[in-house]
Amino acid sequence: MSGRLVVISNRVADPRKAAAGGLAVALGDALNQTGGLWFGWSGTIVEGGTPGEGELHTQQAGSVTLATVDLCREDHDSYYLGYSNGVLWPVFHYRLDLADFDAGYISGYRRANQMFARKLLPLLKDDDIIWVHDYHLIPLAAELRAMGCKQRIGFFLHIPLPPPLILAAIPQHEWLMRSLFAYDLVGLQSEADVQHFARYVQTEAGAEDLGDGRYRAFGSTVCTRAFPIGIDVEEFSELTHAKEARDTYERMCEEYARRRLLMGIDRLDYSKGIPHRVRAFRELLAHYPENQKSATLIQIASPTRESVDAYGDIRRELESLCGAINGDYGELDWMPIRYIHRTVARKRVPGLCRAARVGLVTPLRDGMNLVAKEYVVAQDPGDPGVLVLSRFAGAAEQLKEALLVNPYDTHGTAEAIQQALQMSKEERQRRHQALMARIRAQDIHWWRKTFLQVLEEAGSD
Ligand code: GDG
Repeated sequence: MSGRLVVISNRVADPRKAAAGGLAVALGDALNQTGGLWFGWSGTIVEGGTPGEGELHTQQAGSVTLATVDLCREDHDSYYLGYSNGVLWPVFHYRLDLADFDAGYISGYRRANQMFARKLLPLLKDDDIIWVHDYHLIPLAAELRAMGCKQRIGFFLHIPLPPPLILAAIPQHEWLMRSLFAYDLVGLQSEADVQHFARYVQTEAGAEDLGDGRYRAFGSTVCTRAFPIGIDVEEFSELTHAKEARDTYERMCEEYARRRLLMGIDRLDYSKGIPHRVRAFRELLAHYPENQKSATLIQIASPTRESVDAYGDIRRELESLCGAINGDYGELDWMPIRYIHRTVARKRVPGLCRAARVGLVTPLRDGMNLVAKEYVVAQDPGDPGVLVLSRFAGAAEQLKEALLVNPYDTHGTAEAIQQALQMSKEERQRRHQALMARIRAQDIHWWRKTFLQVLEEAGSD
């Protein structure tokens, strides 16, 4: 890469810390190579602060500068909770019913993005390559450009981009999509998302298709491509063979020696389809009673965004559903569902994945879904479990050898789970091998390198 890398995301992680996770590690690699800058919100909310103002903090983490800005309560509530997570998140996941189009939120979203641009600008160097992440920051490049920023700027959307008529429900849809044209490159998770982008700009903005993913509209040109995000396969395999994961695996195998274990691990988000999954599991018990006293679902749902109303609703729904199934089917020595509303230590996750005969990854809509990839990597290649994957996860475009399901179809999903439980070892091995090859070929390093390479080329037109 010719210039310094500058990463901008809502939250900033210290890439030296193990808990940072795959994305932080992958971006940290690239930042370390060029001596980079990582910029975002500090995570601090200042009560009674002035809207559009926030203190800048800088900290050196090896060769990487971490620069973060505080948000006042009003900006946090309208930019982060309101517009980002109360409008963009639900609509981009096709949930118009859950969107709260409160007119007040948009001004906070714009104000926070303007403030980020203002704080970032003096930190930039002429040959920097800027990479902005996710829906919180869509207008950031346009704000930077308005302040005179000429550097190459790329954007990656981690969540799905919905079809034009869904997008058009957002009162500011045109402004949002126009904002994307301030970037040199817009990266999306899947080919389906790229098609939605193309259809939107052509039908709503009369864009000209210049070929090779390039479109001209709103007086500028942007390149759009799919870059399906991957995981750090090496890191996750090492984690799988480390002590904590092995201990977890052994304890699970011992505890469930007479049972068949099924597993789901998600943030407790309505996009993840957890209640649908639990209903499919109930259908499995009802329709294939040989699984009673045997199949056990461990569902970990880590707490997230609890101050947004829709998240409280899904929690209550899930608690009552799991309670009802355990009440209806449970025995003195067997409970069908273990529902855990807590975050499990990352080091334990691979052990749990490896012990589960079936991995249930059934979101109603997901940009990619990394759990699907982690589940596959954690398996014993000699005796692997089966991934049951929603066709509505971005990962389904790559992971064709999983059992693909429609999570809205309760009976169909239950049948796929039954098929997974009965699958021969040969078939499980064959599918696992094919999935591993795909996950390895397009891992997180591939993702980062490919995006940055295309961004460099896009900038030199
Ligand atoms: C967004 C997009 C896209 C989950 N529970 C626990 C835990 N996790 C870890 C998983 C996985 C990560 O969190 C979740 O990643 P996902 O990809 O499944 O989902 P989102 O958080 O919604 O991420 C998504 C992603 O961005 C990347 O672009 O794939 O589509 O929505 O790594 O293992 N980790 C620990 N305890 C838990 O309880 N330690």
